[in-house]
Amino acid sequence: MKPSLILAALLTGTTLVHAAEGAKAEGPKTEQQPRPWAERPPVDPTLLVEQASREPFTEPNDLPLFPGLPPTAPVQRQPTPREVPPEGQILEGRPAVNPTQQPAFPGQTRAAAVRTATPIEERVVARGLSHPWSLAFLPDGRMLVTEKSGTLRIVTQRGEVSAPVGNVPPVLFAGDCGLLAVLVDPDFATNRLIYLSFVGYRPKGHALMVVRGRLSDDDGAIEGITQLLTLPAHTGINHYAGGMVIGHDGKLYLGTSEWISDETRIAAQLPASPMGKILRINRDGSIPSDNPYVNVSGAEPRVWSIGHRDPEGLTLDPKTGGLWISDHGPQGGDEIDRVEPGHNYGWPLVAYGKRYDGGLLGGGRTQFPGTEQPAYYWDPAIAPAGITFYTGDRVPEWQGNLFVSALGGRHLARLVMADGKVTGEERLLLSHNQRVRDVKQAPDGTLWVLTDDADGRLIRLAPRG
Ligand SMILES: [Ca+2]
Repeated sequence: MKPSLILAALLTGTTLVHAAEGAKAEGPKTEQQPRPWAERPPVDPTLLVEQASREPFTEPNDLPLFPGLPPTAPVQRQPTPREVPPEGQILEGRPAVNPTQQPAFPGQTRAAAVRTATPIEERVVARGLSHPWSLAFLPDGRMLVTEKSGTLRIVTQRGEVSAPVGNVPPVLFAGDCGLLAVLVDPDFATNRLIYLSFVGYRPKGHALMVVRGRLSDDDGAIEGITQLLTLPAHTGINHYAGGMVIGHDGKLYLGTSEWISDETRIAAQLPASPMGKILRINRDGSIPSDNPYVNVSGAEPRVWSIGHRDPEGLTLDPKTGGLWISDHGPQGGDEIDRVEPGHNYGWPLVAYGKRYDGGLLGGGRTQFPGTEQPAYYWDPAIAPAGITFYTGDRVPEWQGNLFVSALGGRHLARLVMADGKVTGEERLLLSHNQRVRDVKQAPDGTLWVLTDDADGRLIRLAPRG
């Protein structure tokens, strides 16, 4: 089925249930029946960005938090092995969570181990950051660093950490909520504009928001903050995505999530909903006239692509300028996607792995017409967050490689790429045993990493000596 036909079916709200039932009927037999998510009506997934964005900022509220759906069985997370197999052998030696599933093409998972030949120094430049979430380089080489607990700081490459930058809006710090991504405007040298994504307080709960403001001349505060985008409010604390990037086209791309509940998950498939999507807006918050759904009746005009679960990492292909994302999958279904406008990345119709309660999604189905396959997936999961392609000349053997932060995996994954496919994988920073949250390349070709911890670290990777 063509994506446009799927879209039409989804907009009418009828065929989706049939698709899910078909998936169940044809999927592998299992003792655990999938949850009847498809049979339940979604909880108003067509909540509109327009309406939410008109509401003013609000102070922290004391509404009770809904902690999300706890797994009904203890999750058996397998720790990442600290020893690495010889080069050429398959890197991942642990059993798959869902061994009945097969990759759609060779090399889609379990790539061969590779090893960086250049001796690399992993230098901890700063410590004591409060769950840092993302970093962005300023033109002078300093970094803006968000702390998930709600502060923005400026850090020098020598490790000097500033006091909190003033005027950051209040954020909810719980679960996946907090101060998330920071971006520097391409014209920062003249306009000093920066962008923040965060989970802010709303009159009825809290919501993923994007604001823009000007970094004051003395770097001490953000001035003239304006809302660019606000998602519908909710009271859950899990799955808010929030990854951002500014494309070569000058547009701002944002990953959004689906709140991880059975009732709301299906919103990822609905073009009318901003949830479970990559959204694309102009840098002043307006809607680009060439967005794929901009002229589709009933669709959210900011939607760029659909069918995502929890995309926290967005980056650009250095050769094509194309968008790549990391997406937290279910247990054994973390993935990397090359995102094309208007395409459907499958969640929750198809998924690798299993639910965290052990059940199957879509009957265990991994392929469905009109949905795109991930470029790569991990089973067992690594919990991928920030990603970046390496383009520097400090480590020539890294050029064109995709670096992937691994929270649960507690390492930095290095993917060797060829023609959009993964041909080799390496695990870096294993000795630090830290949840790796973000990775960015400095203008000088060094690689910089944040770890997610109450004593969060900023680590610099560069050739030794
Ligand atoms: Ca997918």
